[in-house]
Amino acid sequence: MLRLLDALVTLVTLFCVVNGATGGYGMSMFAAQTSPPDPCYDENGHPRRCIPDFVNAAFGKEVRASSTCGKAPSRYCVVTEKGDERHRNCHTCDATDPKKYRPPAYLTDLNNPHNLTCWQSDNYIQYPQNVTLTLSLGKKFEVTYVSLQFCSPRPESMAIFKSMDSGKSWVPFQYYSTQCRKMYNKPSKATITKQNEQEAICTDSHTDMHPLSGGLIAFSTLDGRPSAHDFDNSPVLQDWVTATDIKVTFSRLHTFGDENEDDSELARDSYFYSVSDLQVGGRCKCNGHASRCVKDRDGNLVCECKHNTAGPECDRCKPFHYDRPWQRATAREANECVAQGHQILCRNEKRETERGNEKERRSEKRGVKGWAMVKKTELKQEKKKPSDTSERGQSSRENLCVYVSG
Ligand SMILES: [Ca+2]
Repeated sequence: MLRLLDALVTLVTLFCVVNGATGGYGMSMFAAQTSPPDPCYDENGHPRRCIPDFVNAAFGKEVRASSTCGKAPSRYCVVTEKGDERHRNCHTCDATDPKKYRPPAYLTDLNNPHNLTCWQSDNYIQYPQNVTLTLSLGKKFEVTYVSLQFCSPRPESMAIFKSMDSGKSWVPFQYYSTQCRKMYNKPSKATITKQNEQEAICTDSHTDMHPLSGGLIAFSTLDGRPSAHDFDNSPVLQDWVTATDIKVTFSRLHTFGDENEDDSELARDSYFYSVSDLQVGGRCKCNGHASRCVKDRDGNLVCECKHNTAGPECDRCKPFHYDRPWQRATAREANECVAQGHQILCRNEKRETERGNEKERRSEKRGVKGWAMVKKTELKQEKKKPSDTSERGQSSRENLCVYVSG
């Protein structure tokens, strides 16, 4: 046995040596695997627009639910219909028993159609009370759709909101209601024109109580919006689809109207919100300057910026690359940031002239505090002046200057 092992080790070692000696093929394969072509540059090294992959940005993320059943074990009943007959099968929701709990984590876990896992609210939280689901995406995303698959009947009224400032403020994305005017003061059939492309509309589609389980609500952010076909040139729609957080508000339960009858307790235990899957389809927002998002040192999701850009969304030029204003990349033009050429950076601590201070202000505005761009010719002129009045006794300002690579 040992001999066999020995032989195997020798064989493996031999293979490595031979492979190493012949070099070429093995090495190039390895190199190709470790550095795939960067989608942000073409085969000639020229910058081009690049975008992160389309993902379900909600997958695996934590959702905060304002109500979840089972904090104390509670009964809930599932209604099924056979012809005109209605049946109620009752179960227990219990947070202390994993088999009987229906936590918010089930909203964004792997969605297996053969083994649906459902989050569920407490029973009968009826209008004007509501139930909310809040999801933080961790950074700005460009959202294409928000969808919910229900285990309970779909709500009679619900709204989808988005935030662009990590949940400080919310704007409506879309309303669903059988009574749009009454619930949300919106017409139920509004058309979107170029003038109101950033407006949430209300629809009475997808609000039927049937199916009693498995119904879907899917909101497509660009659907029916006139500038959608020219998204690249529509700052309004680029803004419209941008979100850091998504909130869903369930405003009103569908009922069979039996909640106030004799057996009202049984009826009320049959009305709750339950969802098997919450999806937010979209791309990490990087303005065309990154092909992926990664976690930074602090664990925050950020774009891996290319084209000399910087910021969590590659939404500015990186320091010393301000030769032209920042712009979003388009299909036709990468709009990369360009370094200032033939310039020198000088520490500002000894600049007292008005011009110097002006340069300092301009540089600080651009985020390079304490440094100013100085042209080579200016520096030569300064050197001709009689002794520099430095407290540290440096004879020339040049000691405090560095060249910027272009
Ligand atoms: Ca699930």
